[in-house]
Amino acid sequence: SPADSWWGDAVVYQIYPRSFADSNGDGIGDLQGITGRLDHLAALGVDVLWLSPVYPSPHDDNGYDISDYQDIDPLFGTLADFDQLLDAVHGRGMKLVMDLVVNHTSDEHPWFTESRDSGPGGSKRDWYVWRPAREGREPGTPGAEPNNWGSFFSGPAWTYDKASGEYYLHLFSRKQPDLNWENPAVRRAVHAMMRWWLDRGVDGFRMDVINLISKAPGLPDGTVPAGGTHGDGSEHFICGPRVHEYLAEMHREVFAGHPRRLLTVGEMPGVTVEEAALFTDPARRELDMVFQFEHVGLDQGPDGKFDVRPLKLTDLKASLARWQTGLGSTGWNSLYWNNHDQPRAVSRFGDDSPAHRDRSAKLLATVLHLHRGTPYVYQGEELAMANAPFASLDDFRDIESLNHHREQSALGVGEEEILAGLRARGRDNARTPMQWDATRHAGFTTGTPWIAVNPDHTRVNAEAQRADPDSVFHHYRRLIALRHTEPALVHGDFQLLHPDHEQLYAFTRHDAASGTELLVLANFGGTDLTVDLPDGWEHSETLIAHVPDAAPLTAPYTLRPWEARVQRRT
Ligand code: TEU
Ligand code: CA
Repeated sequence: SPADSWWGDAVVYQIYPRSFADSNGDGIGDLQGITGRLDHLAALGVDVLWLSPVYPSPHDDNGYDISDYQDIDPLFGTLADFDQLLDAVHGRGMKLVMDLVVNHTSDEHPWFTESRDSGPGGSKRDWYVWRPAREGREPGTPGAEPNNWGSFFSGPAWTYDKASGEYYLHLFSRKQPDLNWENPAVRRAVHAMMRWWLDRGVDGFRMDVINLISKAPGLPDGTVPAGGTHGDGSEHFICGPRVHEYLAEMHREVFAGHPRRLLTVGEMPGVTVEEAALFTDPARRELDMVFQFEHVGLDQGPDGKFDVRPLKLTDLKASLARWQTGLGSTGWNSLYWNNHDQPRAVSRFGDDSPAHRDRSAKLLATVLHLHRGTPYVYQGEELAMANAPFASLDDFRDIESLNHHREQSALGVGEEEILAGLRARGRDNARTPMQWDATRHAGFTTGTPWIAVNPDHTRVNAEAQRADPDSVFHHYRRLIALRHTEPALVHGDFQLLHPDHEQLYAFTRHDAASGTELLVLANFGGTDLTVDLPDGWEHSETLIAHVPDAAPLTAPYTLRPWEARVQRRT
């Protein structure tokens, strides 16, 4: 079973380097900054660090647009700084996983400039996806794009290159042209680059939108949603026809027989449980685990991610439970509430008001970490960092938010309505600097931070929490330690209790091998909640509690606001 792999009981911590720690006062986090803060991560007890991209980049999408795969952006440091960080991480018994962004490159990558400038028939032309204008349309005019796909970052997924008279495909920004994976030379170049990083000593890869690399032949139009301008091409590029072949090939060429223990996780928007079970089936040798997106799409309406809807707990439970069961026997789940693309967990799934912030953050941590799979902690989540108080458009930096604002304004949508969506869902919420202490700029930088520090850092910061045994930080530390010592957390099967309850999240984990069973009870709300216990749990051992004076478990039991507890019996 995947649970028996070295990473079966591991917890991964995601670092967004730009916002983690700035060592030289230019206002941007960097590699030496990370090296200087490893104490914090060692104290937390995480096993693996995942670094968002640190490669040379024009930073149109904060480094997810790479112009050189085999170097470090001077903004973040040098290859020597990288080697030093890697040594320091290994020296503390942790591992380091790199971000691999190979669905697309930057338009400033030499592969692309050569592909563009050599024109049709040029030697690297076929490394990207070039197409002529739609039949009978004047190239470069509105609607003449080769197909109707919209980009994830607003506007069409095609940009016209006047010099060669053709369009190139970009599922993300126009500065992120999609590579043509149909071309074996592209795949070989990617494999060689990956081996180069493994030779340098890295321990694996988080693979950006890796389920989008295979596009349906012919690139057919997508369905245009009611009131929409662009087609939704996702059925033609999500888990496309050759994606399993490409990943199995990558495994053979890069990972098979490697002497070190590696970790691979594929980021997969739109992946289904059935597909994920195939990607993560160890017998198929594709990936160790995937990030799925179902639970972070439950609180959005038909108009997409900025169309904010209330989340129903019953929907959340049903979704996560389906993934637990669906990947129960062969596959493996990645577990996350947030990352650099999502709003902050405590603001979205908990309650970030002063009365409930710490408690709800601890509850969310407890629930997530008690599921079966590999938990991911996104920087600052362990402090209950919350969404930012963005006042106006000037406070935002992210290309997705800025493009969305421009598009919606042009459609006549009011400023306040647009800002409400950006405040709730904008990716910059996750990208405000890490809050190290209560000083100016939160100890993140001595200069001017590239994006404003959340003013709540005077109360919410790492220094204060490390000194307080009841803090959110120490709660995360205990949960991470529990995963290392309690086999039922790793191996136990998952059973959801009370699926129809709108405030109670309850489940058991049963490990037949050790005869251990865990019970998790969580009150997702700001009011007391009295619950009946399943049979035989009264006076069971309490493993995790985070409410002062939590009483022994008796039936019926009254959970305090946002209380969660973990019980154990053998
Ligand atoms: O994200 C891909 C992805 O599907 C999203 O989470 C994306 O940010 C969102 O759908 C936009 O609405 C990955 C990276 O994590 C993200 O930071 C990059 O911008 C994107 O790929 C392109 O590389
Ligand atoms: Ca810096």
